[in-house]
Order: sequence, then structure tokens, then C-alpha cells
Amino acid sequence: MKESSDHTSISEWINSIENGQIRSLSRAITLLESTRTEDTHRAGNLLKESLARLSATERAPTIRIGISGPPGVGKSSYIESLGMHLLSLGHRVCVLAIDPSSQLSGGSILGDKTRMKRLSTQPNTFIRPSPSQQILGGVTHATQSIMSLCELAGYSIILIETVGIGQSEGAVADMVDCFVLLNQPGSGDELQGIKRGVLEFADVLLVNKMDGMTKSLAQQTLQSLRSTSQLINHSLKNYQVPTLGVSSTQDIGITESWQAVTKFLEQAVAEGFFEHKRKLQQEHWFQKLSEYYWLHYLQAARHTSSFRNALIKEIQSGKKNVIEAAQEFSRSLFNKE
Ligand SMILES: Nc1nc2c(ncn2[C@@H]2O[C@H](COP(=O)(O)OP(=O)(O)OP(=O)(O)O)[C@@H](O)[C@H]2O)c(=O)[nH]1
Ligand SMILES: [Mg+2]
Repeated sequence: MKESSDHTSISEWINSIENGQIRSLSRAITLLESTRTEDTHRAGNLLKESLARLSATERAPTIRIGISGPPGVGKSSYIESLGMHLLSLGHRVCVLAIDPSSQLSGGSILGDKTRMKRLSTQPNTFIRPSPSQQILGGVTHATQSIMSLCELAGYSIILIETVGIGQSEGAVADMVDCFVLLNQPGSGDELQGIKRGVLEFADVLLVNKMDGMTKSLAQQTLQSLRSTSQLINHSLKNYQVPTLGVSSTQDIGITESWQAVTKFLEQAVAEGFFEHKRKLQQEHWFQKLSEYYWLHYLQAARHTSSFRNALIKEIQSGKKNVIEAAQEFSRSLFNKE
């Protein structure tokens, strides 16, 4: 009885998300982000039904674009400017922010709505700041689930802001159809510091702040970045990564940057690379979700297992070493009746 009434309310909930009710979408995202064990089951049901609904209807795929770059480079400002341009083209735009460092800082440093003043007041726009709490199992599996809900809500483009801190670009690149990397105007020496590995994730490279006092430095950076980018061996055959200058605050080069993104997407679709990346996204999502459920399982076991407490005592009294005990504990989880 409980299951069936839960099912009905979830169906209604999904209907209202599909009908564009922003509050329903926000509530669903909050549920997916919840770290409470009692919410996990309901979140799983909501997601399951949403995915069934998505695959039952024919719709053009929502395009997922990752916008990354170092802190303060102007990611939020660029998203504001690009978002306004996309609205003018008739798109419905969703902005998500993920903060790979939130597990360390415990706080949200991204998704600052005040940096997106124009965009945040527009209809056909949904902006979701990064979760302020640590999500069990990391943020990435939740972000992919949230993207599906936004797809259900009919957004045609999802822009994901993430701060670039080395390895995090790879995680984001695995979730999106196109990865845009923003660069700071800086000296040639600083440019040397940009890891080749990070550049290799980029489908489009931008140098921001091509205006005012920073314009000439930005132009120099653009020159050196152009020569570096020629060396990038992109996974899409015969693709030269476009490298452009923009000013997010002055709305300069925004249209051209979007043209570069669409050109990349067109070539990616034509060569089957888009489809290939979508499959990789699913594989990555499956992996992250499995880790998430496994962690849940482990946490539940941690609360109940007297065997675990006995093992800890054995470690503390020097009867067993940590490795032996951890292996024994993990095996016991598999072997449970
Ligand atoms: N001159 C100039 N300043 C810019 C431009 N874009 C952003 N800024 C400024 O750079 C600062 C940082 O901009 P944000 O858009 O918040 O940068 P961000 O990369 O989102 O920052 P975090 O989310 O904190 O990593 C702000 O003071 C912006 O006004 C630009 O095109 N030109
Ligand atoms: Mg920002």
C-alpha cells in the first residue's frame, strides 16, 4: 500500500517536473542531493521513473556543456553572457555548478547567482548552485542524475560550471558533450604552467577578459595558447581545437564562441564521436552510482556490525593488522546471507 501510494505521488511529481514547475524540479534535486539514508530509496524511485519517462518519449538530446577554468577566470560571468545569447536563440537554459573541492572546504564556492544577475531573472532559465554539503560518494553521480531531471523538464542546454583544479577537469569532461576551458590573461610563463593534460580535455579554448586594462595581456595569451593548442591531439579526428578571445563582461566574442561549440558538436555528431561520448557518459555514471550504493551498503554495515567492532578491538590490541582486518571485513559483507 505504502509502495503504491509512493508510486502515485512520484508519478505526479514527475508530471509537474515535465510541465515545467521549477519548484518541483528544485525539490527533486534536493532529494537527490540528500545524504539521509531514508531519502535514498525515494530518490532512487524518482530517478528510475524519470529515466523510464525520458526513454519512453522521443526528444532531441539536451546538450551538456562543461565550462571550466581556474578560480576567478570568469566562468560565472561567461555563463551569464552565453546564457543570454542562448535564450535569444530560443533555447531553454539550465545552469548547474559543481564544486569538486567542496569535500575539503565543506562549502560552496561556485554557482554564485549574484554573478548571473541578468540570467537569473529570465524565464526559461534554471540556475542551481552547487550543493553546500558533501554528497555521499562524491558529487559527480548526483550531477548526472540532476542533468536527467533537467532534461525531463525540457531544458535544451545545460551549462555546468566547475572550477579547474587539475584532475577535476577529467571528471567533468566525462559528463559532458563539449568541454570549454577558460584561460586567464597571463604571461607566457604562466601559460607554461597550464598542464598539457588539462588542455587535452578542451574542445574549445577561450581567453577571457579581452577588454580594458587586461586586453593586451589577453591578446598575448591568446597568441601563445594558439600555438600550444596546435600541438593538441584531439580525440576527434582532424579537429583543430579553436582558440578564441572573449570578454564576458562586455559581451565580446560570445556569439563566435557559441559558433565554435556548435561547429564542434556538428562534426562530433557526423563522425559518431558524440554517440561514443554519450556511451562513455553512461558507463561513467553507472560506475559512480555503483560506488555510491556500495558506500551506502558499507555505511549501513558499519552501524550494525558487531563483527566490525570485534575487528577494531583486535587491531587496537595488536592481534591483527589493519590490512588483514579491512580485507576480512570486506569479505564478510560479500558473504552475508
Ligand atoms: N575585465 C573583465 N573582468 C571580468 C570578465 N569576466 C569576469 N570578470 C571579473 O572577474 C571576477 C571573477 O568573475 P567570476 O565570473 O565570478 O569568475 P569565476 O571563474 O566564476 O569565479 P569562481 O566561481 O569563484 O571560480 C569578477 O570580478 C568579474 O567581474 C571579463 O570578461 N572582463
Ligand atoms: Mg563562479
